[in-house]
Amino acid sequence: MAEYELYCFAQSGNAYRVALMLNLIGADWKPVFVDFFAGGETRTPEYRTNVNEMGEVPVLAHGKKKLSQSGVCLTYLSERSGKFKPEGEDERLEALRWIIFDNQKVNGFLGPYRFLKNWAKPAPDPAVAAFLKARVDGNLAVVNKRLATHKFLLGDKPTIADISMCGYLFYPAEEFGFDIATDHPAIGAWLERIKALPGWKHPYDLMPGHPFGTR
Ligand SMILES: N[C@@H](CCC(=O)N[C@@H](CS)C(=O)NCC(=O)O)C(=O)O
Repeated sequence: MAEYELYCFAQSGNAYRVALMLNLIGADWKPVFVDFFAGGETRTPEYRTNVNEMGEVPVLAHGKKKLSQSGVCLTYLSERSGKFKPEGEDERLEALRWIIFDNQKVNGFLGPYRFLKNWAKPAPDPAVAAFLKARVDGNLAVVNKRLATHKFLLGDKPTIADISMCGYLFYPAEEFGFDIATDHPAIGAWLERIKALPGWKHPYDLMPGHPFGTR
């Protein structure tokens, strides 16, 4: 049995953060497929009782622990492995600041925008999609400005803040209807730096459920 199990599915950028971290630190881990699309598994009483009362992926199982919220999982893994770990109070707080901004405003809007565009039934009201797209553009611009002067979000070395920010950013441009790297070149250059880290893999190569409908 693997040391860590990650409840996830391929299309989830929230889960990708943790899958990527596990791979980058060279952890012994395996994915547990969660049938979000066809089975609505995260909404079942079984899932909410036995896996995560919040009804979400990712969930990281380690021994008797079941951790949810990707920021918590990333913090746990960085503290256990000593890798991608913000050092000292200032860095810890700075990493947390970017993780919260990401969860709420960057991938927190980008994920639902992509979901509505690709999978929502009935199709979304165009005004809702336009609202989200404007939020996404504005918040990616904040990240782009930061990365224009910083190699990684906190400075010269990658931390869990960068891994969190990856969330949805490696998924194909067709799924968004725009190319993040072209529209935000400093983010594009940073994504290449992340890709060069040993152990990096694309979300569709790291988690089960791609192509859509498989498991
Ligand atoms: N802030 C959370 C977000 C988790 C989240 O929204 N996960 C989605 C999948 S991408 C989910 O499980 N949604 C279940 C539902 O809405 O029923 C994190 O970073 O872990």
